[in-house]
Amino acid sequence: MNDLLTIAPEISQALAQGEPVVALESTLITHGLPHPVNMETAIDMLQSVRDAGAVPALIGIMDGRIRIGLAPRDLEVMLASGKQVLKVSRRDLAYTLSQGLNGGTTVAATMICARLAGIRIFATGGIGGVHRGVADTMDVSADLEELSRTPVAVICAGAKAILDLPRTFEYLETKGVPVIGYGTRELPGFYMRETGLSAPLRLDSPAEIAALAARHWALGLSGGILIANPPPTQTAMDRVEVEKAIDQALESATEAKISGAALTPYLLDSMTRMTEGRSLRANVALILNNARLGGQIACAFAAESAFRPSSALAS
Ligand code: PSU
Ligand code: MN
Repeated sequence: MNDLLTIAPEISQALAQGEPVVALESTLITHGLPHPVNMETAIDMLQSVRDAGAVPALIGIMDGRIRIGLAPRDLEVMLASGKQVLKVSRRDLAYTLSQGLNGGTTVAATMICARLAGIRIFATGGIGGVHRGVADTMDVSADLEELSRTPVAVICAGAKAILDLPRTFEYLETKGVPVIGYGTRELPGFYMRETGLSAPLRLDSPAEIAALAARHWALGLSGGILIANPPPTQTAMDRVEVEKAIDQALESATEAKISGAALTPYLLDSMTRMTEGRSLRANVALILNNARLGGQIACAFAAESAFRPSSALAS
């Protein structure tokens, strides 16, 4: 395993001492946000985790090695190198490593890498899910399957509203993934605070979320946990505006015949253009908001005594 992973010294030390660590994904920097907003966001999301009292672990693949604790300048070097930076999900991991390539890791791949490093808490923007028109395309993000099998808690602002949200959450229900609305009974929809869908569970504090996570894994249940954190009110968008922009973005994707892994980045980029940057501002703000909550949950989780494998069921 050490042949595959390089863990930054600060992070391996924190992990060895049971201190709070938060995994962060890199696809949202390499493929989800435009330059230079992506680099500013990378720096700010690391700081948001630190402000909450935890150590950030930005995860990606550089020269065929999984890096736990990339610095924003590593990503800058990767993006400026002229070498292709791949969008790496579960299916692409072994290829990227064996070919010595560079890549941003998606939610699915970041969960896998976090687990290998021993990190249980992971903050991102929005997870992938069931795409609209799934009956024709079968396009379901590997993020959902990963949540059903890999024991990492993912803090997000819900699934991206460009998706088929009811089917996305049905899938998670079928797979037995706990989905928690943080301080809300309604699932947030990434750009917007409301979706009209009710959150299966509601918890109001990082400590309660950490307690749930510790017990989920103490039961021997292998999968992940999803925490849906409503985006900040100041930049959250109006549902009508979001839906209108999504319709336009989907139409343009169909016309341009975009599918597969390229679809999500394409839709996010179209949304930015259709909303004159409002979706981009909302996206950045919710990423930082989630990084902060991730830090708080990691702190509570580190203090959670139920999460000791040997004494797990005794408590
Ligand atoms: N959330 C964002 N921006 C992104 C993504 C999520 O705010 O770019 C990325 C994540 O890495 C997620 C991926 O895992 O999109 C989902 O892609 P797909 O639908 O192809 O699985
Ligand atoms: Mn897909």
